[in-house]
Amino acid sequence: MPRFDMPVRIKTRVGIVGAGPAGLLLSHLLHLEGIESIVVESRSRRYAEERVRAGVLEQSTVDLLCASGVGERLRREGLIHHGVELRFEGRGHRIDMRELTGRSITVYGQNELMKDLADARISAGGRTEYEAEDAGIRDFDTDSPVIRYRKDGEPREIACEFIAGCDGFHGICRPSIPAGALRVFEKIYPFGWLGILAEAEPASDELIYASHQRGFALMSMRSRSITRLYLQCAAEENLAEWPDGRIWEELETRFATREGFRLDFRLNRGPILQKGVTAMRSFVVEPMQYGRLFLAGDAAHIVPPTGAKGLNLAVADVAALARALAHFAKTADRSLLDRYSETCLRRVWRVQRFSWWMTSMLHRLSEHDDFDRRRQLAELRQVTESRAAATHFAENYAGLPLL
Ligand code: RFL
Ligand code: PHB
Repeated sequence: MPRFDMPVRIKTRVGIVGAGPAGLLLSHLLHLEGIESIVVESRSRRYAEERVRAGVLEQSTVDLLCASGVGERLRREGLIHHGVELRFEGRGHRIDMRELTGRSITVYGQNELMKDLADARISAGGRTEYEAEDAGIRDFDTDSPVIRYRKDGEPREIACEFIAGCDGFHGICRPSIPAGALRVFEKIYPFGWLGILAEAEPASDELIYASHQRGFALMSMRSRSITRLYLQCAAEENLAEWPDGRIWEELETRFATREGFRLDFRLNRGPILQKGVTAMRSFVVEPMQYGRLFLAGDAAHIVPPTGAKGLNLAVADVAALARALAHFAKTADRSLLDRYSETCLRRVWRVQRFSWWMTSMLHRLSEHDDFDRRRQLAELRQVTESRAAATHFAENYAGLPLL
């Protein structure tokens, strides 16, 4: 039976689509500025909090989270890393980020951050509509934009002053903008990452990025007892062809170190808790705004995970958006809002370049010949042996200050 119910109409100042890190943090930052918002999310809270994704937070991300009152557990449980290792030709080379730049990174799971942000929204009385179906947006080229969705089968509408599209790469906000208004920049890499989460003590205190003849591998972690590992695989890799034993052996091969003829690095093995394949893509849409719709985070740009930047970029976007919306609320001056896209894109492109560069330096491509491999090794030697090149790496990896 078709339903002809009138939608329930709710009013708020900023309607946010997507309760990922971008959407929840934006809602939190707006609350601190006294601006009311509602978040509309298609998934359940539990799903968002169990999804294994990012692990590395830049210094400025940590500083912002702490300054805005959601960093208590992060400060207690996050693992601060002052250095990172690049491993190639069987040898590890440590880059001391703190010594080179005065900045460090913190390892803290995105799912943990999601819990902290969701708790902060609840304790401030914030409204997040989880499991909202069929969300759509309209009238964002007028002063009265609307988000519509269904909750428990009932049609609802949020009338707001602004919409923030924080609904990730596959969301509905970006595709709602007339196609002719956007320019898309995209690069798809001919490989993926097979990632596992294992109940095993990390074999090293710091992250290891390994470039091996057989492909890239990364050792990261979530805690002192949980290791997060990745290995370069085919873009359309079939997980069924990767039983646990094969994954561990391939990882061991790519991380192996040799002093003389002795293989002397061992990963700690343990039960594999989660397995998945991630596609590798660079993507930017310009501009990041249209009328009263502002895109933030993965909805506007994707980076390959090699530089550990996606979540950090999402945080930088919403920090700029919250500031621009707060400025408008206080002064009725639109200038920061008008410059939102331009402000964000400067960082976005700098981070795109770094993520692309790190990806191309560390991965193996099928068309690579011996010349390409020698060139990669020369580049890795340059980054690890020249203080100037190591500083360039460390500055970008530990992250730029927020504006
Ligand atoms: P998200 O996290 O995708 O959240 C978008 C939210 O919008 C919801 N949504 C909708 N809601 C309502 N209606 C609709 N029609 C909707 N469509 C979608 C979704 O359900 C979701 O809840 O985007 P956001 O907030 O912009 O955050 C971006 C980050 O999640 C992402 O950039 C990072 O995870 C990327 N990333 C990393 N970033 C880092 O900074 N450091 C890292 O170490 C790092 N490692 C990674 C990563 C991403 C990875 N994968 C799986 C892509 C490692 C991996 C393997
Ligand atoms: C992670 O811990 O999941 C991680 C770490 C570094 C990266 C990407 C992902 O570059």
